[in-house]
Amino acid sequence: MSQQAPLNKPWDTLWLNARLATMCRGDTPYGLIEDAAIAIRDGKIVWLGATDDLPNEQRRTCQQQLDCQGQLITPGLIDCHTHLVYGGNRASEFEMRLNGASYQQIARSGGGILSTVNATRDSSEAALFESARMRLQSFLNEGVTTVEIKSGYGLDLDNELKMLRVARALGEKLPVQVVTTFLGAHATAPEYQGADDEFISFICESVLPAATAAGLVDAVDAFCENIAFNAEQVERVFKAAKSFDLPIKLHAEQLSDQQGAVLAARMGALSVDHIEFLSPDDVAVIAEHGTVAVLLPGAFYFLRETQLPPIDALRENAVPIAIASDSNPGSSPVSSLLLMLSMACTLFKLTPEESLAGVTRNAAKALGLQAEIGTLEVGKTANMVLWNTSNPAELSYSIGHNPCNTVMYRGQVR
Ligand code: DI6
Ligand code: FE
Repeated sequence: MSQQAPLNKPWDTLWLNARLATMCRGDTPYGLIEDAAIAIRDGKIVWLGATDDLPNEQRRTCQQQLDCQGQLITPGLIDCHTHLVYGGNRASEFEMRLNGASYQQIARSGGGILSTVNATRDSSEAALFESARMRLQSFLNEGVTTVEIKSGYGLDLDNELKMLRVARALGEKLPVQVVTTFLGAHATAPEYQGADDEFISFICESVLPAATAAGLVDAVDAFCENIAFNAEQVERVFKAAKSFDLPIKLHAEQLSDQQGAVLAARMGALSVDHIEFLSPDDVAVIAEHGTVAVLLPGAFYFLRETQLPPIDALRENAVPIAIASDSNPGSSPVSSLLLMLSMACTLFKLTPEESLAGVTRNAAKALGLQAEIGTLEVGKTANMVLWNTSNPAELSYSIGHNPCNTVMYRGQVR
């Protein structure tokens, strides 16, 4: 007997009279469809189009119907770059910076990432879960349905695995999809100071294999920077990732040009992130390999960076641009993705449409999930947000106001 659901099985949910920002139809801004309806069955989008074109039978038999009264529906928002799991915070370093110290000086004198490493090692798994859960909840309140979370504040076997288990647990306990990224090469661990190459060997030969065997790793990242790892060391990490068939991405050209983005793109990276110091001349290489540029306006703002990412070159070369929070205690203590849309527009001069694409379609691509999420299309996962506005520009425009009305996650209203 066939296991397939009958073709005329009723839809589970039907949202009517909406303005759909599909983020995928080229013929209108935001891929807008006016006076639209969208239908869900078994957690997937099964129909969308003009309300007038709805098939009568399906409209009659669908039990759960919601009149959206002309308001906007977008895909669920995606934060494709965060360090949400960590112990403590760095408010005192913030104060030191305002009294004259630089981010690099603080990092070199044992503060910075290493102070968060100590606090993370000292935190129990339950405490890490609870502090990350509170930050994550702020993102969920704004319509985030997928979030990437990196390790990188453990820097030894037990603590890197601890961070990744917390990230996985967040995705199991809360109605949100969590994608984990192994960032063992974030900084050299305290016990390996002065032995960076040995530390990279330890990360590649001990920690990554164990984290992978435990099923805790969806992708691998590294920090390529003069205060972190050089391109050669990053290449070793990427080779190890590839031996496990894991996708790669890179913190590249955040504070200086290390030629990391070009290396990452050539090795097939999903994304290169930050890239303020990426030379416009190198953008063609990023484009050629289909790598996404992830811009992090929160870190740009918080570190008072003045060097802008090469936005015009990214546009000219049609590089997909994603926007993310980089939520972390040192350079971007941010718990709002909508604020990042505002900052992407005001600081980077992205248009509201580019910004929204940056947290939907292009963020999905930065995670390699473009076949499942990121746009409103038949067959994709039913992650979507109904907003208290009909104007998509309002998502980038307002500061500190949350117009999120209703979130659907995998076909269920959250
Ligand atoms: N770049 C960043 O902005 C964060 N990590 C990285 O590689 C900052 C991490 C921190 O300062 O704790
Ligand atoms: Fe980061």
